[in-house]
Amino acid sequence: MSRGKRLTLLLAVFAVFALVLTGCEEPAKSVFDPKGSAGEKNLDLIMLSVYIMTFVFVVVMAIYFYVLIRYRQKPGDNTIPKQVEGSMKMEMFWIIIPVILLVILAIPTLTTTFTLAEKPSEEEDALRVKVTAHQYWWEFYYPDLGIKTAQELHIPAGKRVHLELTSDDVVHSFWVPELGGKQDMTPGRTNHMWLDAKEPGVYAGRCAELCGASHALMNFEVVADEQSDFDKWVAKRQKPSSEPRTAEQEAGKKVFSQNCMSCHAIEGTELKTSGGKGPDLTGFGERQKVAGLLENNDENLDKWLKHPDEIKPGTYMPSFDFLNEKDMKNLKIYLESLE
Ligand code: HEC
Ligand SMILES: [Cu+2]
Repeated sequence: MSRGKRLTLLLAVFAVFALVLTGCEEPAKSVFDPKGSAGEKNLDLIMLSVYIMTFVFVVVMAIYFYVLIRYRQKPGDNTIPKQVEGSMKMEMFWIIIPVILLVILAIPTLTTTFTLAEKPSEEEDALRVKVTAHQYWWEFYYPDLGIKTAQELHIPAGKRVHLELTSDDVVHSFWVPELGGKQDMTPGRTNHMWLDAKEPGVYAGRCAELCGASHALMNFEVVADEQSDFDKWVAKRQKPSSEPRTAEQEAGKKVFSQNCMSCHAIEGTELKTSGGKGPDLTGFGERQKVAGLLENNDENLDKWLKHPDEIKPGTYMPSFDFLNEKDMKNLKIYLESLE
């Protein structure tokens, strides 16, 4: 292969890498663009290690090239250079410098790690949320407000939120790239972390620990609202509108009570005998997504109810493709009417 061809091939390979690595998806949700104080602290740590690594790389490369050029074999010179075996001075030099660099890295890493896991003080009046991870969904319980919801963590912007993280089955990990994490969620144990969102907005969340077939689909959203909008949301969640208002909704509620109550509860009705295996569906009609993944509309809800395992392989939600068309239609109408 000629030199020109090789170069072209190399460039083509790099172009493909660049394409794959940047991804063609929606705008990147990135730890490099934090939207809250915990996220900023994480970025500071990342940048510190990047600076130290860059420094080491530059110094090592400079020495490398200096030695390569300065001590190369000169034409006609066949003498063997002085052979050196062991040098206390040199060895101390390259042990002590990395130790110093590691200490410079370790101190802020440890202090930040502990700071991010600190429980906010009583006086601060931070919002408390208990987060329980399940295969493959998220449960959010606000103990001081008496609200239970799923897939969408609502928080007021500009306020610290204290999260108590645990898991119902296997190890999961809580991660909102722009706001904070990652923090393990281990069954039988509660880990603490806090985060805040400086501005109102919707921030993507992920499970960051391989937890089963649908691990990569275990998405959620953090919805940060102005305090007044958050208060409105709270009021609505505390007094949900769950009773049917039309005949179709009434019929849908009946289908629900016959098929779904072993796993799902709806507050504001008598449908509360949930075994808790599935997310609380109170206010489902107002959720942005179905199962934290698909846009919440009739078509996607249909897909989910008929074949949930085609959307999230391994889910505990059974298929309801046996319901007749009318029952299915009424059920969907009832679910979307929940506010
Ligand atoms: C055996 C338990 C079980 C039964 C019975 C069940 N589900 Fe589910 N359901 C689940 C689980 C588990 C999930 C969470 C799936 C996930 O996202 O990983 C779920 C998720 C859902 C969701 C998405 C919720 C959200 O927050 O986005 C809807 C809607 C739903 N189920 C409706 C129903 C309806 C309607 C019925 C009855 C026809 C039903 N389910 C019966 C276990 C069940
Ligand atoms: Cu998970």
